Amino acid sequence: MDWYREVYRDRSSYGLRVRERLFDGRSDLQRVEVIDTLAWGRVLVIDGIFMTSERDEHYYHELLVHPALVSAPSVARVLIIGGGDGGTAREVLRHPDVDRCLLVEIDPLVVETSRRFLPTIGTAWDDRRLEVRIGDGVAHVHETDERYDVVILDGTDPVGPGEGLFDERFYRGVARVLAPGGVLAAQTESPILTEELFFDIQATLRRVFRRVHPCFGPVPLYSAGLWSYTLAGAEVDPARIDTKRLAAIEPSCKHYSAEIHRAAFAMPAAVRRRLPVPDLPTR
Ligand code: SPD
Repeated sequence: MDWYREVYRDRSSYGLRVRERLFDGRSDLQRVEVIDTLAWGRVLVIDGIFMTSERDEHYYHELLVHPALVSAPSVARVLIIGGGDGGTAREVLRHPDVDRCLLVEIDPLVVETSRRFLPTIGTAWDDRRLEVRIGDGVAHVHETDERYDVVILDGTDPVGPGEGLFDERFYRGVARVLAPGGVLAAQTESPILTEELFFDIQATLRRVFRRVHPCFGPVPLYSAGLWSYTLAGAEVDPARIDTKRLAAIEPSCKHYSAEIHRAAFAMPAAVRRRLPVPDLPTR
């Protein structure tokens, strides 16, 4: 058995013992692999970086999705940008209040590969409320006339095709497509291993949105340990919990719960010192 070694942003490396290399392909945009590992089961790897695994994916997908879907004023229309493995869509579609979920994924190979090799992650592909569109999510937010109650950014790290999901012009596009009271939920990297990147993303979001609230949780697959997600919008309030929506999903979650929701928004002391005011009245 060999090892797969992820080198993350040229500053850390995490290795997984490989049981079997199941798929190795290349699209116009990136290299896509699936490996079967002793520690985490099947793992999706993009350009050498671990994206998600069968055994720990719930930490990431539940905390990316549910804080937004439980606290947003409305969740009828949801847009996911990225998310080609299907885990985020699965969590979104657990909410009975969601009428329509559009997933815009730039790389068809990610969707095809995930559907074929990661069926336990993408369990909602056939949900009639889901539309999967292969295309550029950045272009979509600049061009669409649709409005969304929740927009979820589930891309890669800000390197390669995922880079465009972290800049100010793109966030302004997201603000444009949010319905009144709408909420953005984004994966925002590690506040520890990539500390300056995390603070740069927070600063960029604060230039665009009046309220910006990061939350934190573990993702064992990412060598960074603690991972962050951020809710942003004009009126975002993570303390507002819709008890009916919470009750609909909490029993089937593995990580997310009302307690985790509250705890996740507690800021590590050093982060709080650098983000002293949770709501900046920029607009
Ligand atoms: N360092 C890896 C960050 C990857 C974030 N996106 C993962 C996609 C899972 N749906």
